[in-house]
Amino acid sequence: MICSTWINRFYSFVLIISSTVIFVQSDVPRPRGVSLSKASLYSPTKDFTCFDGTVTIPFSYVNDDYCDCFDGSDEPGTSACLNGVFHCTNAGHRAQNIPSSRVNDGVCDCCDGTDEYAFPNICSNICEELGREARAEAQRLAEIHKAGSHVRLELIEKGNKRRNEMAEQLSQLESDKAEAEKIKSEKEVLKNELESKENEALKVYRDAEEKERQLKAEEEKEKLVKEATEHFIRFDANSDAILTIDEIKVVNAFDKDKDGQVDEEETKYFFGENESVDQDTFISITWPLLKPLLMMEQGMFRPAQAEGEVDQDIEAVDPKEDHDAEDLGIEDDSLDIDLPQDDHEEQEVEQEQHKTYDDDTQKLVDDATEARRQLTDAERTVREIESNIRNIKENLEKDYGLLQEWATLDGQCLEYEDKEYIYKLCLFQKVTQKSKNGGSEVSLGSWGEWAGSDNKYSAMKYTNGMGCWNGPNRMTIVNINCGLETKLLSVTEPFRCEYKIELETPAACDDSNATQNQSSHDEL
Ligand code: MAN
Repeated sequence: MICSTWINRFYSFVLIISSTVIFVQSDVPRPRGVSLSKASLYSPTKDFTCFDGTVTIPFSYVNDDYCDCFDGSDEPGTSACLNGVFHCTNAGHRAQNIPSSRVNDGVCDCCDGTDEYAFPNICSNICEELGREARAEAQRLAEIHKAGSHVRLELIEKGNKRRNEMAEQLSQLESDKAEAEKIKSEKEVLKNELESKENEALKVYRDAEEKERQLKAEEEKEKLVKEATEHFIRFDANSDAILTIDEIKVVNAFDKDKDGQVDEEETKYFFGENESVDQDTFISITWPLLKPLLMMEQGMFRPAQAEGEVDQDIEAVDPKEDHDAEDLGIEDDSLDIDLPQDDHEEQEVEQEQHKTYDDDTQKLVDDATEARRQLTDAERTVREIESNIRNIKENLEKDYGLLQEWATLDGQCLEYEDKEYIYKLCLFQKVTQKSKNGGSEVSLGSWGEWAGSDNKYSAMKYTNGMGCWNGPNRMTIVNINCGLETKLLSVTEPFRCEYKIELETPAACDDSNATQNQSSHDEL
């Protein structure tokens, strides 16, 4: 908080006089909490200007435990500014910047203990010891890096070899494709030629069949008219060639819902808006509606229904009770309807499939069949080649690192088990999770992209996995570090359905990374 009250400032000055004293460290005098690199910004001979340039204050206000600068830069050595930064030199180990709110809070944050200067006895300087451990760890990592980078070189070599092989395969496949397409066109020409001869020969048979079919249809029609006429005559009680509503009311066949009477709705159904129908209208409109009902009554025809579904209406009809027949005084079989015979129909289909032709026609059919088969084969060959080309192109377009170091790892699957699940990462392909209690594999994502922030090759993203119940699709981030072997170190789920995998591999033992890592130890 910025406070310019002089009285307050005075009290504060008295209380924390020790923190304002400029002390000497590494031979460069600078206020407490200031790093070597920023020392020149704090000159005791000049007024101090806040880093954000908004305020200039007498140098004596620096570290006076009053926050004068909005950016907290005037209080690097006290906890007066909420956004201040305290720098510990940590000689012997890594220098560190901590939020200045932690200064003199009774907790040792800096290994040299300088953040707790108000309590000289609570922190001891453990920087030498930590530095030693850190250097040993750095050394260990450097050795892993060195050994790993040799393996990486091999991966690079293999990756490039694989890439070259694929490029060669691709050009071979392109020429195979051209050849296969040529064969396909030849087969197509041959097929068309033989098919037109076949069609010509079969036309004779088809025409004859068509004629037969027409004859049959006419016969059927005649039969239907005969059948309808017979029924019309039977229902037309007064034989005046007109069927009236009164006449059909006494015929149970028209009792569609089988409730014992032919009501208005039913007469409307069979007669439309008419009060009566003549024979022609009966044949064309009434009979097609009535016939299926009569067939159903006789158990010859059942309407389409779902499997297992019981048709209550039909079941309710007692097949022994033929009301129409009784009412009309006719024998049961007098209402018999000529139904299509299933067996007969099947027989016809059979004959259709195994037609016999004369020898010449049969030869033409066989030749055309063979030509069709050859064309199908040729088309399949082209499709297979195209699919191989697509796969190779997809691989060639994949980003396997700047030097192809990841190329041979494509498809390599690695597993990790925790208490509950077995996780599998197939590099550049997919991530899955399988419960140890059984059940099927759950997709945690398919290869998406490189996703590291500074170095994009330091993380991978697998996306679009199985939908999370009431949430997004599962996805996985794979963090990559240098290691002598390619293996998974851990799998966690930091957020529901978002997984994090730690992967170690020599492919990541890049010398340029090693240099980067070293530079962050400069202040050791
Ligand atoms: C499964 C697993 C878990 C996940 C839950 C979400 O149990 O895939 O990892 O958190 O589903 O419902």
